Amino acid sequence: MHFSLISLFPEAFNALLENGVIAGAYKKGLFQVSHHNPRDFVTSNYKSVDDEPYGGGDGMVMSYEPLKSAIAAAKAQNPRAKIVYLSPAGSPWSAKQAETYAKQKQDLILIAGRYAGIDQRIVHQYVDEEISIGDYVVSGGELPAMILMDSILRHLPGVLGNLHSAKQDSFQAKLLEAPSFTRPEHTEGLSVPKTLLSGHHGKISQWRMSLQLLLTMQRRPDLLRPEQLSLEQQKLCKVFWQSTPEKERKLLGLEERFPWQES
Ligand code: 4H7
Repeated sequence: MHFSLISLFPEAFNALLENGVIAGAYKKGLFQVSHHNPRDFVTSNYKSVDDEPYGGGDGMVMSYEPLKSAIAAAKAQNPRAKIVYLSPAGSPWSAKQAETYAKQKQDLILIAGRYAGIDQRIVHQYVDEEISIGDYVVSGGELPAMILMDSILRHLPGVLGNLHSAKQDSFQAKLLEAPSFTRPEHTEGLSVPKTLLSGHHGKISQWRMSLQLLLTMQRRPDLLRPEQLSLEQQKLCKVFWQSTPEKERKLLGLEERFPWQES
């Protein structure tokens, strides 16, 4: 899988490429990266990569010609690639889409905008997909591009330690994760929940599932409402709630209110 990165700040991508599991995958050659800096395509020393916006307004706009040349260089090297522009006005990015791109090993040309954005004619003429990573604004498209890359790369075979994790995580995009614990068993008056020490794998996964359902209903009613649970899941949650002491529920991040209770 190949990523062609169009950015005025190629070094920004070192944050992704030089750390953790993604750095490991990059060194193993599980994916390739090339940089195409619009700055390198300005024809003379006097020309710049940005200009004032027509009609006035705050900030500068990235100019058509240097971007066009950078895109042409990327496309020449990576002809099958889809051209993606990261922008707050894009369609929302999702776990599902990350998985699809990974499965297809879809090569991407990612355009990271700076200043007040890029000349709209580039979007019209060259961009296949305009994507947003969420409803907030950041100073450049590089961080959104890295988030998109990371979320795709986690699904490539060999990137994560075990094959199970990425699948588990896309499931967890719809259900919040249960909290984790490690040694010691007791610290500052706080103990690891006893189910996790039981060694009983069936009970442990039931316990985790109940907790995931409860946490999701309390914190993310947009993802899960009590009416959506099966009778079996309802029973599981009720048993969990009744058999877990208040102090432990608090430790696990649960609120006092049981999801079926009116607030
Ligand atoms: C394209 C157009 C993506 C890229 C405008 C990019 C959030 C996201 C950017 C801008 C991004 C996202 C220009 C918007 C400067 C903010 C102050 C770079 N922010 N900018 N403005 N949600 N920023 O995916």
